[in-house]
Amino acid sequence: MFTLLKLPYAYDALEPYFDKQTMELHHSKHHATYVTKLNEALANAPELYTKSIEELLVNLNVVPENIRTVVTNHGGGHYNHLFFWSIIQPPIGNGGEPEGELASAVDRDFGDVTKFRDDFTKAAVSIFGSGWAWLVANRDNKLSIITTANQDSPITQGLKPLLTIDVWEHAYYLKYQNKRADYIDAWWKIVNWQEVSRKFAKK
Ligand code: MN3
Repeated sequence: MFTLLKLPYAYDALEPYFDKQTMELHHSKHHATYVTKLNEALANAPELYTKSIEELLVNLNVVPENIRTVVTNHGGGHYNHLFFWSIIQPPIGNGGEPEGELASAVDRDFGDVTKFRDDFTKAAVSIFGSGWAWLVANRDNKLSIITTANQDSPITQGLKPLLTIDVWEHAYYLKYQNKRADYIDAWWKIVNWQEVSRKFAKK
């Protein structure tokens, strides 16, 4: 059975960028529901309870066809949110920058970090409907920016996720209403670049 883990910071720790009420609803209601529905679906294939969420999403063919869509949506929802919580942190200083090998790769594949931020922001702003923008690495560690719809996850495409933003309205509507770009600006202030750089360095 999958469980909803506590966040590594308090619901109000990302203020003023992410407000407490949104964080609480996002984690204890939205993320929790993905976990509940994933477990309900897997009750039909209990042998899959031994698999990690990554194993399920990397190879969705192991999931019986009658629950594959539910596992894609709710398993993806669980994985994507876990990932999202892991790459943000309480605000420190000016928000930091990519480090080490990741910094070199960003320069190599985007020109410089400013260009990367602009491209990533554009991708996140222009997602139509609900979805996610991602910085990913392919098997050769080449970086690219992709978007996924709904709760689809890059690991299903064989890509290694490094950074992501949730642009479902539930992630920002209470504080930012229709101003998704303002929410994205705020999110940049709380990106945990140490963790993103660590994910890139991990083989
Ligand atoms: Mn969400």
